[in-house]
Amino acid sequence: LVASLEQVDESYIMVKPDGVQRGFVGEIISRFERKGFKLKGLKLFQCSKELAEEHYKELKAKPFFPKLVDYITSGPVVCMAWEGVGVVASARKLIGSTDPLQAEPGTIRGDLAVQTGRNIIHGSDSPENGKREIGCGSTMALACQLYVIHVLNRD
Ligand code: FUP
Repeated sequence: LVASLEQVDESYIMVKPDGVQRGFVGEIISRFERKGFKLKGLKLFQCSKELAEEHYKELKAKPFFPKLVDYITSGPVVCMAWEGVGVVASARKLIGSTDPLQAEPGTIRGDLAVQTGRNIIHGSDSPENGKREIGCGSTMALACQLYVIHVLNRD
């Protein structure tokens, strides 16, 4: 437990098109900054259908997959790399449950959203996926140059 508390992780956080359109980019960045995490990369980016399908490829068989791809490509997203001790698990807590109606008040989804299909924000679900989603293995990160920005900002 002590080791995991001290581990510096990276999380890929993405403000989805509804979050951008509703003007929550600043509020979301602010919540992560106030918690104590470090912003390592950021880009406003129009995601293509191909990239959305790649990003969500594990959900390809789900009935909601086509709608999810339409949603994520419906306007620009804000792609971010955040770094810090336990940032992946903590970001999941700050974000709240996938279904905003189940998300606790005080969380981003709990405070700002009502629909699973319009849940404002994505956050990596494990440290391994955080590294993968930000790193050069991610077509999305490569396409929006997040990886380049992130690496240039590295201490
Ligand atoms: P999360 O990690 O909380 O973003 O949730 P998932 O990875 O399980 O789901 C990814 C996205 O699929 C969600 F953000 C929204 C969408 N989704 C639906 O549209 N309907 C569902 O029933 C479940 C997920």
